[in-house]
Amino acid sequence: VFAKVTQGPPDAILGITEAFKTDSFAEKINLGVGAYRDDAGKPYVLPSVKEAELRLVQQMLDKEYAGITGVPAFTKLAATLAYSPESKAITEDRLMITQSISGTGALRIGGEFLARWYPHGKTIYVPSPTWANHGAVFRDSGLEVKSYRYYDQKTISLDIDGLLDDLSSIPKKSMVLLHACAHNPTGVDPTPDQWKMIAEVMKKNELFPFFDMAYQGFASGDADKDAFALRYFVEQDFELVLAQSFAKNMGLYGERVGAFSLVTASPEEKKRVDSQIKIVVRPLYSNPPVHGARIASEIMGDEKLNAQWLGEVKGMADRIIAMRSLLRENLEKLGSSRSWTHITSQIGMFCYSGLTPEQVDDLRFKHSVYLTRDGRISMAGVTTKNVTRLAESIYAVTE
Ligand code: PLP
Ligand code: TYF
Repeated sequence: VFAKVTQGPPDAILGITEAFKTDSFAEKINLGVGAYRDDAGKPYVLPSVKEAELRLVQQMLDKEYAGITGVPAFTKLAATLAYSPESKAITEDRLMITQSISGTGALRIGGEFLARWYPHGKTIYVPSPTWANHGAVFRDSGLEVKSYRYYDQKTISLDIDGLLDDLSSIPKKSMVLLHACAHNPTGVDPTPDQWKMIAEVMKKNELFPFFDMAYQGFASGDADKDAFALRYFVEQDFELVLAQSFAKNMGLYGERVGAFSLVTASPEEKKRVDSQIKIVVRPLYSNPPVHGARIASEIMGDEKLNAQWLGEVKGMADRIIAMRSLLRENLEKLGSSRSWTHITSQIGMFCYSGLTPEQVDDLRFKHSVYLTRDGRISMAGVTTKNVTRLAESIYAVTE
């Protein structure tokens, strides 16, 4: 039956972990997937998450189905985390929100909904470069995917002129994907002033913003600061949509906790949109899993636990910042003739190193250091123990 099925390529990011697993070298280093590790290189379950889980077990809750749009306590708190409790989208009852299968599921619900109901075409513009899965999610949803300039390899920074130029010249009312913070893979975000310029150009060209916020708290260590762009666009009276993930900031990767929301024009419009989101979700997975959403709402709904969690997010962000400094210092100590200042100027989980695909291959095959071929380093995999060998390996392939 399946004789004609062709072999597909592995996922550009998750495929790295597969290759890493088969390497027998004891000091191998995996800097592929963006998943946080502690300084011992181990997955990190946040103490606030452990506490929330203990409380949940003690409550002996039932395992009934959630509604189609998920656990209401969770979606309410997810909305205030992203938009703030004072957001006019919330106070004016214009915000529709549904739980989703983490950030990927949120993007997919958004793609499916917009492919059916966005009235001004089916093209979404994504930054170049962007997260490898964006194109696939949106294309499979029935959208056409094009890109706008974002990153300048020569200056190793935001190509703000190219970005504004492209957003002014793409067809009016196109959809535009924006990384709310901690851009993946470049680690380069617009400044607040640059966000204001982006909003102005998008207003003028009547573009529709699709925010992807997979790293709230990870960019600056402050969840409110990281939501600046999203909140600013709402203040500027944009209607927009948002995909949220709790994989990174709560370390709930495998629990698949996320939300998709839309800022609509009125409470009445919100109701109609809500009915159509349910029609998208029902044949996809019927209703979302409850456990992870309960963990997240237990944390966000308890003032003390919430404060503890935000401290833990900052702790993760700070460890990554410390590793950036150490990696740069080590490369400079080795006498590298290149500039490595971008390692410390970039933010979030990733360092877009500028290494060529050939250098990445050398790292992998000669030094057992694994990263994606675009030169992206997941800083979360760097530790005080492996940073010296990492710097030596990078030095060896770049000099
Ligand atoms: N969007 C971006 C930019 C990401 O980097 C990721 C990966 O974490 C996601 C969305 C979605 O991830 P998840 O489905 O694990 O929440
Ligand atoms: O970019 C990353 O590494 C994370 C994790 O298909 C990830 O966003 C990577 C690939 C993928 C799903 C999640």
